Amino acid sequence: MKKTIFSGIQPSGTITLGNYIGALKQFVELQEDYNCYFCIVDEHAITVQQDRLELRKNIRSLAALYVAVGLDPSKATLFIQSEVPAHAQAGWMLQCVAYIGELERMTQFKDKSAGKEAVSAGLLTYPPLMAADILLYGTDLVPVGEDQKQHLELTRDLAERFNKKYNDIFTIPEVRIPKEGARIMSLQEPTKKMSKSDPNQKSFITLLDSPKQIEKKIKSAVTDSDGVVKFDKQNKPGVSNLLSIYSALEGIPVAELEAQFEGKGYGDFKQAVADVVVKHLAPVQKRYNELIDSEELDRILDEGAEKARFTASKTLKKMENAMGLGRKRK
Ligand code: ATP
Ligand code: LTN
Repeated sequence: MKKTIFSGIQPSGTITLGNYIGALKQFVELQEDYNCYFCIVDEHAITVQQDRLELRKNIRSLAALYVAVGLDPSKATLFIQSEVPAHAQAGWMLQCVAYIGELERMTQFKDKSAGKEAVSAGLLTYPPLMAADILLYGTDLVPVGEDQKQHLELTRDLAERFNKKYNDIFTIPEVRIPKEGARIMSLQEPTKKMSKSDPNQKSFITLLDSPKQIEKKIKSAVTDSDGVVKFDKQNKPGVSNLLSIYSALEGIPVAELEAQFEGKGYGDFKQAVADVVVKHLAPVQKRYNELIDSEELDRILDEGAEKARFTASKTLKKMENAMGLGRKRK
């Protein structure tokens, strides 16, 4: 039997080149060999305040991008988290298994709450919901970018704790992080990860940016003054980031790119990176425009939600029985 994959992306803005290289690109490769669930995790997005119309737009847009980058609904189940109530239900049960101390240690929580006066409780209890997403489907493998590694470790801990305390029902999932491009950095502050919710628009490239915008953003990417195209994360984080982007998109090893750009200036190099990004995004944007207002997209999401509900409700019942909630059901 095929192994199962689950992953999710938050509809908290238009997804970036970082999300594409770190997550989506792997999804497309993996759908051939695994039983895949790819989710639009809108319940995670509301851990910080969202404008309701903007959120609606971002959910649909992310769904269209899933399909536009090459996810095939006949191979992978594509769905919206809030349309499968088992996620919130199982998330609550796993909150009761998680300890406050371990949630407070999550770096994403620390980063997102730092310096804020009002921090939602959801921001703290987000990892048990993520664990629920994953565990409901008997997931074997979770493809994510490097920043999610800690959440995956917690998911494994929660699953093991539940199995031990209640009943042995969960598969313990493994994480899968890409070799190249697991952490694409901000174009403006290359020591920080590229993030779709960064207030500085110049720091990220979205999958829907126009060729002109892409060129402009890459040309104004922060580099250094020594003018040599070489990978050195410590001393040349900006140039290294652009090399990682090029390498991940084209599948060319960084060492080969260094040789190719030997003796060339940053101007030529940045132009080449921009050309590669534009080339990769053009077909995605074309397909996106066909899908975004189509009934086809609604059909894909309806069918995805139905399939997901079927599988998730079976695990939810097992969880309720294991914990003794409600009346015993088969
Ligand atoms: P937000 O800014 O709203 O926190 P985000 O851009 O960090 O969002 P997520 O929705 O949290 O994106 O992440 C979706 C997927 O993309 C995850 O698998 C995550 O690991 C991956 N990812 C996010 N940012 C990067 C990045 N800069 N490089 C590589 N992968 C990334
Ligand atoms: N926490 C992730 C998004 C996410 C996810 C998941 C990823 C929610 N549920 C399940 C993989 C599996 C993030 O912030 N990138």
